[in-house]
Amino acid sequence: MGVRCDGRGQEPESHPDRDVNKAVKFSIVLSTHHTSFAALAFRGDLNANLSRIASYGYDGVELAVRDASLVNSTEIRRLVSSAGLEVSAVGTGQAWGEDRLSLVDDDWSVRKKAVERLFGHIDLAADLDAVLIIGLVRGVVRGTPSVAVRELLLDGLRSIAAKAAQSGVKIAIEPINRYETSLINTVSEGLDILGQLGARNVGLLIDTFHMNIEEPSIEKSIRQCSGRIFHFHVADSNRRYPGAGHLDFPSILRALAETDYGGYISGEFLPLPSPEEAAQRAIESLKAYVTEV
Ligand code: LER
Ligand code: MN
Repeated sequence: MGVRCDGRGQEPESHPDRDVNKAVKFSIVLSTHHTSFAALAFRGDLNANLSRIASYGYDGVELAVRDASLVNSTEIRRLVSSAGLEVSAVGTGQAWGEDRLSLVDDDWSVRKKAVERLFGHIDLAADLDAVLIIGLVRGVVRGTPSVAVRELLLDGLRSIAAKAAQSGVKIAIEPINRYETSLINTVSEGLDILGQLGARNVGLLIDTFHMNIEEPSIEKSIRQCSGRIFHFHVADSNRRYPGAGHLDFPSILRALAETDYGGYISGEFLPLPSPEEAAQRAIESLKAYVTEV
């Protein structure tokens, strides 16, 4: 059994001599600029980081981008491919983290700026052939979200889903744990939003760190959103690299392999004990787990 991660669905079961490590692709989050977000192994010095990531055996990078107007997509494409990598996804959380843009802000001009910012990210994702992530830029809400907030969220998501569909970009909405926002914490809440949106180019990004906090069973939740998983984040229970905590990754990856997921397994974890060591230990553990699966 193995996860087929080249976008063509799951490999038939009858390939006993297939090297599963070759079928699964791994990426790691890399910020194009300095950022205050802690759970990133790498930030800054793009070129050096790309070579390092490739040398550890990763197939791709997930780029965390504050503002697409700050990056040159042609140059990024060139640097990434000369390192022998691909871009798995474009993350947008820094638009919230650094600039406090959100799809549900009380102020319409902030919502408008958030949508415009995300339009830029969509163009970048199209240029890089990458999935676009919607994490905290949807909005940080405390307490039960009101009907009005939910409507604002749907309005914003509809605008960006339509633009992304025109550009052939897939959007992955990430359920995020309750300590960061109360707007979409669980896979079920994510699936509800997808149902209300009814857009085929919008799915979920599921993250083992958030699922460990919010889901009664990570494996059942993965099965529940089978067919709608557009991206997959891995971190252990303590948000360190897989293997540094107590999550049962062989079981989690087995559940993922039973879905039709064809994307990257992307590392988003704390840079401990150092960015380099965390990145290396992550890929070693992940490759071992996948072989076990
Ligand atoms: C982003 O992918 C994430 O998982 C969040 O915890 C960011 O705040
Ligand atoms: Mn995540």
